[in-house]
Amino acid sequence: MTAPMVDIHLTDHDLAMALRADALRGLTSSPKTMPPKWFYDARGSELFEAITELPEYYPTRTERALLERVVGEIARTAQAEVLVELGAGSAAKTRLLLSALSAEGPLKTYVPQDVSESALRGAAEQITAEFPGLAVHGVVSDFTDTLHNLPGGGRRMIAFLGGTIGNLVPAERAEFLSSVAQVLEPREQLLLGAGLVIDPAVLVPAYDDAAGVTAEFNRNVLHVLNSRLHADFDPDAFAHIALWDARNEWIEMRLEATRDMTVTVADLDLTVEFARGEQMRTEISAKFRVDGLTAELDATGFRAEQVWTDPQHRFALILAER
Ligand code: AVJ
Repeated sequence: MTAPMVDIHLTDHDLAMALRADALRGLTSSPKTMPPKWFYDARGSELFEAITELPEYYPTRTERALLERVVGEIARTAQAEVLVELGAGSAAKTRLLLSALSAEGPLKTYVPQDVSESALRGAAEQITAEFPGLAVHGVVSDFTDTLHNLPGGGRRMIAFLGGTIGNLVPAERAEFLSSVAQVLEPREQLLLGAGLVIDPAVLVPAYDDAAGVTAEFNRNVLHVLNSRLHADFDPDAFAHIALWDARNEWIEMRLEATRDMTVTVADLDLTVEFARGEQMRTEISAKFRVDGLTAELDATGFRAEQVWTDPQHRFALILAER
């Protein structure tokens, strides 16, 4: 079997520079922050896969069941020749889309994009083996700034599933959606998966599971700083926090220092003090109302064509046309 083509628009060097910049900014600001994309080294990607199988973490299975129900309809409407999947990760939901798009229409090419080269190569190889007629062209990049590098070659549908749109604050979201609209031709489409605002009693445990997998995923950003920037964080000295911010309607993950600490980040020549009880923000995961999200799409150059939700109204799939 020939290996699928993978374009690297984000080299190890680019990644190293971006991590340095994000770490320097985030660790010297007040309050401290780190962007969520740094969770996903090989270990972090595996931890995320484990999260998707937790009983408390409903988004993945809810979106999957919803997609199973409506994928035929999506494929008939989309008639895509190229499926671009942003943040493809292990591409677990992709099979559904690929089967439907090839059964219902003219699909020729699958373009999985991810920041994690290891996850992407694995996914691209599996999909190549399972869909022999399909051209698979992987792209390693940061979804927020390399959209122009996505290959074309036919009518495209860009799928952005899993609720990852929720990692962006509203201003970033508007910028991201506008840039997606700009790279698309008229009648090309965006398939967006987004978590909805639900009862915090269901929402919060999804980000604070009993087995502690999400806690370990959260602390993985410290492992990444240790291994990539030669920092000396003691991850065990940080407690996992997940809270629902009702005003912003997002889940916020933080790491709380359980004692006073002085941390050295050798590659940045930086020393950082943590006071006991100090919290560093590591992720926001915004949840949406259908009306709000379709309005955001309309305001950024899309026309929201169709919206599907699961019976419990926990997750939405939106098909929007440029
Ligand atoms: C991959 C961004 C969709 O926000 O639910 C899971 C990441 N963080 N548990 C999410 C995540 C904590 C996930 N996304």
